[in-house]
Amino acid sequence: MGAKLFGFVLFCLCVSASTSNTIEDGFQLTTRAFTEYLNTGVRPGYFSYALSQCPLPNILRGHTDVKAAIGDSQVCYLCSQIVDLFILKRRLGMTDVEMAKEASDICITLKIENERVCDGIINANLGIFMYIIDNNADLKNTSVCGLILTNYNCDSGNAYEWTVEVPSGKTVDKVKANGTNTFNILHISDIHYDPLYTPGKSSQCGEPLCCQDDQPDGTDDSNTCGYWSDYSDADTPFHTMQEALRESGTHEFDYVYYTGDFVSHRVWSTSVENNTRDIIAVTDQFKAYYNVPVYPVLGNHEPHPLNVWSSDGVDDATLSTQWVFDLVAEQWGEWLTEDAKKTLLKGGYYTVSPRKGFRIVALNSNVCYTVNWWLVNDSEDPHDQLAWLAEVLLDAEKNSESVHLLMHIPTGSSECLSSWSREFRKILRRFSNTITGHFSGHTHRDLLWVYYDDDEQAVGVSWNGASVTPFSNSNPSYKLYQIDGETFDVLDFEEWTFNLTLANLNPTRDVDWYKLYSFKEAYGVGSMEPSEVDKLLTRMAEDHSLIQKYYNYKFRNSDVAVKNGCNTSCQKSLLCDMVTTVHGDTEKCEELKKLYDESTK
Ligand SMILES: *[C@@H]1O[C@H](CO)[C@@H](O)[C@H](O)[C@H]1NC(C)=O
Ligand SMILES: *[C@@H]1O[C@H](CO)[C@@H](O)[C@H](O)[C@H]1NC(C)=O
Ligand SMILES: *[C@@H]1O[C@H](CO)[C@@H](O)[C@H](O)[C@H]1NC(C)=O
Ligand SMILES: *[C@@H]1O[C@H](CO)[C@@H](O)[C@H](O)[C@H]1NC(C)=O
Ligand SMILES: *[C@@H]1O[C@H](CO)[C@@H](O)[C@H](O)[C@H]1NC(C)=O
Ligand SMILES: CC(=O)N[C@H]1CO[C@H](CO)[C@@H](O)[C@@H]1O
Ligand SMILES: [Zn+2]
Ligand SMILES: [Zn+2]
Repeated sequence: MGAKLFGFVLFCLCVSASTSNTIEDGFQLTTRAFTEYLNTGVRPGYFSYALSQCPLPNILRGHTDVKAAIGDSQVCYLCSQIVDLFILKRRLGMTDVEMAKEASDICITLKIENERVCDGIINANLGIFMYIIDNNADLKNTSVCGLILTNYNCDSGNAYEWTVEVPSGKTVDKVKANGTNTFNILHISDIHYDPLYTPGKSSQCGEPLCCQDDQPDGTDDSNTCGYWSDYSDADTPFHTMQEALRESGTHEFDYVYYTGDFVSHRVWSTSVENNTRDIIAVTDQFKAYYNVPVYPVLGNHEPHPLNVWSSDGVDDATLSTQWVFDLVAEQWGEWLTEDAKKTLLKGGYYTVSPRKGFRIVALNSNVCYTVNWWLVNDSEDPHDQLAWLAEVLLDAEKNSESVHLLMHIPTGSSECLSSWSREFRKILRRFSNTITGHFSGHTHRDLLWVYYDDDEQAVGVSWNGASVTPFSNSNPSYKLYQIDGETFDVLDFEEWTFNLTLANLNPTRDVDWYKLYSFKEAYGVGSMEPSEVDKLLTRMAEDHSLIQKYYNYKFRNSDVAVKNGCNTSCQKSLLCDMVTTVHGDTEKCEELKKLYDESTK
């Protein structure tokens, strides 16, 4: 009764508070509703109303206006309440089914997603949450919020602090590439093969992935999924995957790098069976179209549910993700050695040396993803991967080998655990001249990162492979690198793409692939050395037409991106992202922003 009255008063306050502050009001009301629920164990009468007014979906999707309107500490506080509520309810004996119902109600009322998406994601993840609550007697809300809301700087109570041993000594002297015996490597990434892709469906479906066979039809050209795929949230149909592999296969190259994400974004209805089927389908197409070795890495979409990689020692068969490692060790077997299969089975990473003096190290960087809930259970160098990386690089250094690193999730964003990024960068700095190539995926964008050492010298460049999937707003693409045959340095690359709008207009005509650009020519650099790329970033900060060019290439000149354009704040964040390789380390970013502001070109 009292609660209802309280709710009514708040309701009136909220409505009369005018439109200027509704984001904040809805948020405050939700916080109050959870406080009351947590304190009394009963949902107050205005609970649903409060949650329906809450901008949490926008917060979760990183909308900057919401981040500005609501302080970080308030977001962290709401998170801690929700987490405490679930821990408390579980400790009081709530069953899995009841917990799922509770989570589903909150997810739907908060409008995080619709009912079937909320339920699908909750049902897939519930077992892990319950395992973690049940097996960690002193689980704290800070461990959860400090991890998943890294972006809001929530206090993690030092739950994620650890280091790995980095071998002493200095990197070897750099051998200058002179361009002898060059060869090519094809870099293809993020296919996200979608067996349910259906042309003619609505591209404005309101779910995380559109153009699905069980979604409504489009009503006109502007919202109808095209034949080859769509700029909206859509993935890659089988025939588009085949077209990309066929066409990329017409170039000459000695190896293929695939930097992860085989499975589609239908995140609410994954299963071990279907993921297995789709990973095999894509791998089979690699075997059909490429007659050279393919070196794949795992993406965050491969496990079921997506993103999660169970801690070592989790033997519950319904929760363990060991099946992913078992599957790819078998599927990728023909490209790997027995030793490579052993580490692949242990943690999803491996190394091979395809020719004398040259080594490829494929990592499973997905374990750093901050929505990998298992980090709450154990975050310290999962599967001992970084310790292994340091050892492999030390051996390579001793044997005068050059190394290419492959990984799905790049370091630097708030989505990759800071400890993992920082320790990875320490290793990278120590072996900077042994590592002559560094390639990543996951972003679906044509991007690069420059790694710096302590005294601000550029020591490495990571090249992102962009994506075959347009998800979202991009033209499908791949890259072809030219590699020095003695030092294995990257000498240049070309990026190839096609205009998705045009291709969809004439689905019966051949797809018109074209070379979008080659790096050295487009940016006028003398080489791809870290020091040269560093100088390029300075030029980009001074000459804004260069950063505009980088923006267009980022989306491979897609119509949507070109139309939206990139304003001042967009250009500055592009510059910053390129030099941020550990979340929160913004020194170089600030320097570039200052330079940008001082120039007017
Ligand atoms: C969250 O955890 C912190 C630290 O353990 C604790 O002080 C606080 O009471 C907890 N609950 C909320 C809602 O903040
Ligand atoms: C290039 O450098 C290698 C040593 O790294 C050397 O053996 C070779 O002769 C050089 N080639 C040219 C054309 O200078
Ligand atoms: C697996 O795929 C089949 C066929 O595409 C589909 O009917 C089924 O619903 C999928 N399973 C799940 C759990 O989504
Ligand atoms: C892509 O094709 C469409 C349709 O022909 C055209 O309007 C558009 O300008 C093209 N985009 C680019 C970047 O060339
Ligand atoms: C720049 O563009 C972004 C996204 O398109 C928009 O949210 C922002 O308000 C724009 N900023 C300025 C200063 O125009
Ligand atoms: C910190 C912690 O509780 N880690 C646990 C994670 O899960 C494994 C496997 O069940 C346990 O052995 C750890 O104790
Ligand atoms: Zn992806
Ligand atoms: Zn990914």
